[in-house]
Amino acid sequence: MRVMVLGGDGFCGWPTSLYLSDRGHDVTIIDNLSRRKIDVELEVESLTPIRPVSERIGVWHEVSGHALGFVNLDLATEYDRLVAVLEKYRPEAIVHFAEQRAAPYSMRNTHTKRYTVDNNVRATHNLLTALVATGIDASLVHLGTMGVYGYGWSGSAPIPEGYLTVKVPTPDGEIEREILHPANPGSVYHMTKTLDQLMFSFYAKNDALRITDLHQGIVWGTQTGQTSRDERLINRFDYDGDYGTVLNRFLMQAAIGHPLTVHGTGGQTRAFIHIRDTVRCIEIAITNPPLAGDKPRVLNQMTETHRVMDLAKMVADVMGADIAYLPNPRREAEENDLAVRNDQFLALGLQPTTLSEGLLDEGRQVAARYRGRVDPSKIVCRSVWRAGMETADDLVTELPA
Ligand code: NAD
Ligand code: USQ
Repeated sequence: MRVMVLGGDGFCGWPTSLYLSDRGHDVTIIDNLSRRKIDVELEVESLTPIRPVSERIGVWHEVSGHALGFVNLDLATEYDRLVAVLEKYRPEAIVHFAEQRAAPYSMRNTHTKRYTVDNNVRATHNLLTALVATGIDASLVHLGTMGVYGYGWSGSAPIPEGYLTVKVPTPDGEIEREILHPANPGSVYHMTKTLDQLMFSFYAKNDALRITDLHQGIVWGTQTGQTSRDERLINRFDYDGDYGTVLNRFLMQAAIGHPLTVHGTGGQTRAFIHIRDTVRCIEIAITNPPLAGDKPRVLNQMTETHRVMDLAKMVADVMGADIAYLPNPRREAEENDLAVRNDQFLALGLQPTTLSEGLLDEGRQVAARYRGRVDPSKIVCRSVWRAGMETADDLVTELPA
């Protein structure tokens, strides 16, 4: 298939682009490299030394014999160029990763709140209108988030895949309706994903666009079978307080001798998926699109749930780290249950990669190898959900030998 990967230079997009290319798809990456610019703004770098995009693409060609296309384009602000690129490449499938994806960054200050909304909502809407205007019948696969559902809203009842059947009281008795699961975002970032969902519903209904929305859990791991073929293809690894996600952060912290930074009691339960399953899920989604006229197909892209405290204890046991319980910079439930249905991916053939010591070891090795690149002052999370909330001081100022 001719596939466009929007956001194909990012943590999920780069390994997905290589995976799809390796599987014989004709892949073009669209990315404005904004994520690399945010690293400059935050004065932090990926733990792994990621190479400039043109070098990455050249090395992939050298190693695999496959060519990857690349267009530097801002989806949120360059609508006319987006239309021209769609008309030139005429993709059969589009994978949309291109949004500002860190909840803490989205809550950092007024500028980052506005940027996250402007960037994410405009990028998604520009794409939808460009598909309608050009008449290109590509199936669109978007990366949404488990966070659209909120955590714990339905107690121990498993979260369904996107839709909920409800009974509506009427004067003539109850009628049954299927509605989008109530949106319950916990950050400005998560709120943009709930807005995306509404746009998808509208454009699927009005213009018969074929849309799949993948409600993905927290992605962990670093490398895939493709990114590990040459060090110059290495995937990014975010460890800082804004972009680093919890399990990868714990692995990195343990590997460098930093206490594991649990927020609050660690009773938060979240959904997880390994990066190797992310790339497989994307191929499953592009090869199983909904039909024109269908409502958006929603799949929960996760393989397991864990409590933050349990992850910390497991990493501490395996790798011998201390655990620090820190003031939580977020407004979120201290404890929650989370049961999630993922029947559709399982039925479509996904064989889940679940947490194991072997996979934890990959994180340890990556972190140990690049520990010299860590800036300890960037580890503690300092973006707070409301002005005045307490944050921890740095736990370590110099890395232990
Ligand atoms: P990332 O920040 O590493 O990658 C996003 C890429 O999109 C970056 O390369 C960035 O430069 C690009 N981009 C952003 N705005 C753009 C724009 N306006 N025009 C063109 N390019 C733009 O993020 P990621 O971790 O790879 O996440 C990818 C997607 O998956 C996001 O939409 C995110 O919400 C979703 N997701 C990620 C995770 C996770 O744990 N990383 C979990 C669930 C869902
Ligand atoms: N947490 C800690 N210690 C840390 C970092 C995080 O205890 O050092 C806690 C947080 O307080 C939170 C949980 O771990 O309760 C998860 O935080 P996270 O930063 O790992 O993940 P989150 O902010 O939810 O966002 C990430 C991705 C986002 C994606 C989301 C999927 O950055 O793009 O949408 O995971 S989900 O969580 O399923 O909504």
